[in-house]
Amino acid sequence: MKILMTGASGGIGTRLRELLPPIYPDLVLSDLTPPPNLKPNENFKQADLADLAAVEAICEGVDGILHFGGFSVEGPWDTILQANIIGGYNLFEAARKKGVKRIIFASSNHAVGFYPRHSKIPPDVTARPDSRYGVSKVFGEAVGSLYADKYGLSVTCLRIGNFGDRPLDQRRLSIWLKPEDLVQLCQIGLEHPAIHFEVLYGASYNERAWWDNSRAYEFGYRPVGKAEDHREHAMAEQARMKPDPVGDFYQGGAFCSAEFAGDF
Ligand code: 15L
Repeated sequence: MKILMTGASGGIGTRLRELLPPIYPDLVLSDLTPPPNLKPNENFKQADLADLAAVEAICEGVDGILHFGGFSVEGPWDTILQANIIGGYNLFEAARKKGVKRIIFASSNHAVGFYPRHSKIPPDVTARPDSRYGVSKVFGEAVGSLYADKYGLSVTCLRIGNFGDRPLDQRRLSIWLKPEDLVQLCQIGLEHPAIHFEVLYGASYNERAWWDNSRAYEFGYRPVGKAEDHREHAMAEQARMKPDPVGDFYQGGAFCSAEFAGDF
């Protein structure tokens, strides 16, 4: 399979550039700017997601897309609009025009960040975004659903928790995603024959999980990361943080408390 990975210069993309080639040797990398440490054997194609013609060009001959591109945190509306709303739409539209069969869309826990931590949610809940960024992820999931139902693409939206080598604090003990586990989820999205449109949680085996990820397990997902193995480190980091009553109540953490002016 020829796989296109957008966001190749970002945090997730940088790590997956190491982990994907043994599984998908025909890998095309794309981003606004090339990764600083691009190797001679890597295939990089520059593209601005807000430019539909450029996105169509990078989709040429591709079988599946891992879409990690776009703006990955909260930001001003125009930034989110260009990178995630227009950029997200362009990605699906370019894929349709170029006959790409499968898309893995990097959604985020911030699409549902205003669910309280005491609730355990499955993928098919009403969206409760915690930021303009979260709204853009809900939009991306909706475009994915449309393109699956109307145009027959196979679409997997991964509501990614926090990607990294270990959970960074108490909140991340519930939402941590080990890089190798993200690779498993990408493989499911790219290859599982039964996927039409799915929303799965991008989380490892976390005992404190706020998400019911049984659907991913039905597709064969067997995460190897165990957040509690890193409990001591995460709790020590937590102890250095200031209390955040709103952020500590909701799943989205500081994305919820930022600009918060509601009743609490
Ligand atoms: C995300 O969606 C962001 O991309 C990442 O930078 C983290 O903030 C993560 O969520 C998180 O919630 O920890």
